Amino acid sequence: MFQYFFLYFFQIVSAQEQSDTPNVASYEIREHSLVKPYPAVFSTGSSYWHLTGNTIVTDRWIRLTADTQSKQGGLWNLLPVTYPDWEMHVHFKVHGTGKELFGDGLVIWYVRDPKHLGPVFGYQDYFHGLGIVLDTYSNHNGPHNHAHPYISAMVNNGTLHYDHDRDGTHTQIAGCESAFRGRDTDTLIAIRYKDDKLTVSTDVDGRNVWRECFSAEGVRLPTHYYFGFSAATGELTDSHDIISVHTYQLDSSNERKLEDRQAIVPFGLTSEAERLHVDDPKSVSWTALKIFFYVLLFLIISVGLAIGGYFYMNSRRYHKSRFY
Ligand SMILES: [Ca+2]
Repeated sequence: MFQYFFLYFFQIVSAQEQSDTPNVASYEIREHSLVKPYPAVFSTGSSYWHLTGNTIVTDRWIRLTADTQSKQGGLWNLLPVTYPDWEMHVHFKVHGTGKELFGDGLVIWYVRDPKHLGPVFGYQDYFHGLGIVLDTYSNHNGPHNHAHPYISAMVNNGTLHYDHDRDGTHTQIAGCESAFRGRDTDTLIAIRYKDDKLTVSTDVDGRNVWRECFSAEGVRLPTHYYFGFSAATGELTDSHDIISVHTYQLDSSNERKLEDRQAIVPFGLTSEAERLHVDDPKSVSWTALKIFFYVLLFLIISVGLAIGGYFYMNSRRYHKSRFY
């Protein structure tokens, strides 16, 4: 008994030493964590991790994409997450030779269907679950209400499309600017999901302190989804590396433990409803152009009718004067 207590206590303490955050009872789930040396992790047949696309593993990092064009890669955990509340700390690195143009970014996933490749930073669109998007390149031509690199969260029940042209702003539940790219210091992100509240924090300044990026209440995520990572390059490039992953199970209330959380449909309130929809300048000018042509058409028809009417009346008068 004492032995178990000591073990439990030790795990809590060690979890808090490695990371400042889990301040409730928590313990690390080794199957959902990934640390060096990686070759040992991937060479064994019982590995919980699976690589997709162009991902390569060395002794220093797991590289989802190299700094070359048109690559996509993934790193997927194959053991479903059975606990409702969790926190994940990811040590990652995004870097490349590009000084002003680089991309596209990487995503940390908690989704129903692992291992797929696709157009959303190396994973499929219309996904089920959560994506924490670390977007380095602004695809938006018009003015943005934020700068890049940008971190945002998207929750999808399979019906939403990730719109690269808008950098996903219309489907995000929250986001923040974060200068995580090309840093000499270690860059880390913490994702915490507890009591339907999603909190994302970063440590990118090398000060070993978590800074909250955003938090969102009322986020519904089922259990038995899978953790994963993916990244992509297109015309623009960067290396997207995962260095370590530490996942902690957080203590859950009895209510949450007893609830059938596997049946939950993913849900998160998008910030779209709170924000006034502003069209691109491009579409505004197109609308103006359309109105101009409609007015012009109306004027031409009016003038045509007036001239036609004038000649008709004249010919009537002529006939009248002729026969009477
Ligand atoms: Ca983008």
